[in-house]
Amino acid sequence: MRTQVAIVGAGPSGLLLAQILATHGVESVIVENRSQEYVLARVRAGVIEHGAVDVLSDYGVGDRLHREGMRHDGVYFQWPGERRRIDFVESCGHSVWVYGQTEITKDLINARVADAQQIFWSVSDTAIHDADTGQPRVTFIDSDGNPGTVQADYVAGCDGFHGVSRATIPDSIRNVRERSYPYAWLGILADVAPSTDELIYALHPDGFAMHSMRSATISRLYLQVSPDDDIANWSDDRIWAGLSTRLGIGGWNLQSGPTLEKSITPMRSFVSAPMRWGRLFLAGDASHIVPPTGAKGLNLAIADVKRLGAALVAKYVDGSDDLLDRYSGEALERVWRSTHFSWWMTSMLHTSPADDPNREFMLQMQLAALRHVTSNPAAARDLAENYTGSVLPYP
Ligand code: RFL
Ligand code: PHB
Repeated sequence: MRTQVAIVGAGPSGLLLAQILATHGVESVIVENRSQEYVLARVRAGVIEHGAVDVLSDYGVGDRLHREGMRHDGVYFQWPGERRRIDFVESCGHSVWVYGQTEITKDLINARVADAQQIFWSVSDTAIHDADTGQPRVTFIDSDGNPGTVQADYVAGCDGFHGVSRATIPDSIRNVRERSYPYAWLGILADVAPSTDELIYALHPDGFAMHSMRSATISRLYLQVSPDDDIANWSDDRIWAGLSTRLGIGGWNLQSGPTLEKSITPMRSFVSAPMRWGRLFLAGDASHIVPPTGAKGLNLAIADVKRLGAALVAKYVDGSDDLLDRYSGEALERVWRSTHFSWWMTSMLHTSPADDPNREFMLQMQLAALRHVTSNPAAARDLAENYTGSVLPYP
């Protein structure tokens, strides 16, 4: 089969790229190694920058987000005995939206199905060939066990951190910068109304905790745990007790409820550059990972894809290579800004392991940073610009 752009991966990056291209009359085919049901059931990010909301709206997948999503004009930071709010609108004139990645994925799949565009679900053995030539190809085994080939002008590697696209680029060309963290996040989705109107990020000697939400009736909460911890060690009672201690503050109570999903996610910062090799372009988690503390993973993916989509459209419509040539360098500027912000938020809010000799010193540094950022208007503005994504112009 032949198409203009072969897309590997039907996560938010791949699906949104297909939607952007289709809007401008550029054809694409997606190959995805999971089933549609699996992709639709994954629980992940929830905070969408205002610029990312604009991209989704501009490409016809913002209606439900505007109807069912929740606009948040601020956020709470907390440490023992104190909870303070940063007002995004007052600080920088922008907001964020709380709307699950699962819902964005659903909206994008529905748009693709409505346009009868092709997605190969449940493929295996995906491989990218000849990306450094004028005739790249993607091969795979389809869900019936038959071999398939997509010949394309370009290949978009949107297959996340564990995909095959990044590894297609020779090691001699790739530059990897990464760090791991001595903690992970235990996340739960709970069938209970949020106990807060806006997100709470809490520093506590027992470890970080966060209260987020998905709707007026569904809460999303997180606890810092050790990266080698096992979810089997965490009964629902133990999770709610930990959340209640770490998020607790006088006169406020955390409401608990049935747990719908729970999992532990390790944290890392990772950037692989360049984001292009010949006719292969990487976008989203295929090229970079941030710890979730700044809510940047999904937003970076959307920004990459907006930039890549515009570059491919410029090539097909005007015959210009200029944006394609600038893609990697310009995308990486936002990637590094978000990598820094996520690392900084993570460092400010997570408690060092008990055997860290610098633990008590770090706690004082963290308290000093939290007091500063929640009281100094210039510091609050910097946080608000980074959190809402307005710190750099959207592509
Ligand atoms: P995705 O979403 O990982 O999608 C990649 C898609 O590619 C498929 N794939 C392949 N397809 C074909 N052939 C292969 N060989 C393939 N290998 C993989 C995968 O099945 C998948 O469908 O990457 P994308 O589209 O770049 O989107 C990025 C976002 O998903 C990601 O940045 C965020 O979800 C990160 N993230 C979070 N970000 C936040 O901002 N806040 C969060 O709370 C948050 N929680 C999370 C997360 C990521 C998680 N992962 C990846 C483990 C929680 C989890 C569990
Ligand atoms: C979420 O709602 O899942 C969420 C919110 C903010 C973060 C990370 C995750 O920083």
